[in-house]
Amino acid sequence: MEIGIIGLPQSGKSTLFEIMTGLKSREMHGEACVRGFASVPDPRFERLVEIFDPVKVSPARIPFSDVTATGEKAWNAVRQSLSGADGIVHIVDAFTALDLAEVPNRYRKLADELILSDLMIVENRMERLAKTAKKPMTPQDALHAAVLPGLLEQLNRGKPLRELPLSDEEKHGLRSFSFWTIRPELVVVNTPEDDPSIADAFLKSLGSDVPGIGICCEIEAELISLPSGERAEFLQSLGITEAAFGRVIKAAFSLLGQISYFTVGEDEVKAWVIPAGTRAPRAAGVIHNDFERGFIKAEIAGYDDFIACGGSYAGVKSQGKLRLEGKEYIVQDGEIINFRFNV
Ligand SMILES: Nc1nc2c(ncn2[C@@H]2O[C@H](COP(=O)(O)OP(=O)(O)OP(=O)(O)O)[C@@H](O)[C@H]2O)c(=O)[nH]1
Ligand SMILES: [Mg+2]
Repeated sequence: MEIGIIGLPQSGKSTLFEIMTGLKSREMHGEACVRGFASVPDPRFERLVEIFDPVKVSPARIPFSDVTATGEKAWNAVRQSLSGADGIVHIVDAFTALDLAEVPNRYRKLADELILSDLMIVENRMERLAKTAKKPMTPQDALHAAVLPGLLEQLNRGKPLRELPLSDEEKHGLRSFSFWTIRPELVVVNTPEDDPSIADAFLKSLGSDVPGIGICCEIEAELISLPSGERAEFLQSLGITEAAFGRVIKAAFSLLGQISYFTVGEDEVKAWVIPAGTRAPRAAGVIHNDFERGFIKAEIAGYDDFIACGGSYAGVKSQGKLRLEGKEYIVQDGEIINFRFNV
């Protein structure tokens, strides 16, 4: 799992990456791409940490990639480094925009480049398929021959592939192309210090089904450079209630269809990351292979029940709120789980 940060030159990619991961990618010379983890903010997790006061605190984390190559090499480096990214954060520079109308143009400039890049891949593949049309087709060829004309039409209309209703099988068959526009995208508008409202106006124009967030990277970079005790005051002085970079991380996490469940105890409180729709044994396997192999049952409490019953297994158990679930159970976001296994 990985999220690539893309954007026009000097749009604030590295600044955003640094705020989210705490790494200084701009100082890591000689690496074309820097990868770093960001902790996913979650008030439920914070509450559990408060209750258990554990030795080890392990929040959910997701990896972001920042391509640091610039100039002529940049596009190749982006292609190579981000070909495996599952999702994209597309940052748009609104902080140097003199006119609101410039912001959509800047967004479209890169969006169109990505569409064009996909279009070339589709055309190449269709040409090759046409040349070998008389030979017997592999199942993969047949899938491509059936699906690609629809993709071509979509791209020719200037639309991203992610908007097409493709089946899981079709998506799987298209994986090897590493299309840009098939991957989910989060739009991040890097706003000027004095006018955060630019983001809202632009994001509204993209439509409600395009996830987007406004953030002023400059302010947030300043914020995280402060000792944590002084941050609240700094935010207050700017009339802001909470930092936005946490929302970017959270939105990127949801964008990839990920959820987390918790394991709790005095030794460690940990958020485990799984794709939504994961069955209990697979979810257990994220902790250890043995948990999946020897899965017996999962003792599960919903987060709200857990808190309402005093924040302990004994509490939920005594109130009849601890469920015992089997192999077919699909783990839900925020559940507190203890796996029973035997190997
Ligand atoms: N005023 C202002 N400046 C910003 C903001 N975000 C980034 N910058 C500045 O803009 C410049 C470019 O930021 P970077 O984060 O390096 O942008 P980038 O997209 O990584 O740039 P390249 O990797 O060179 O394409 C830096 O000088 C930042 O300090 C912002 O919100 N407001
Ligand atoms: Mg950069």
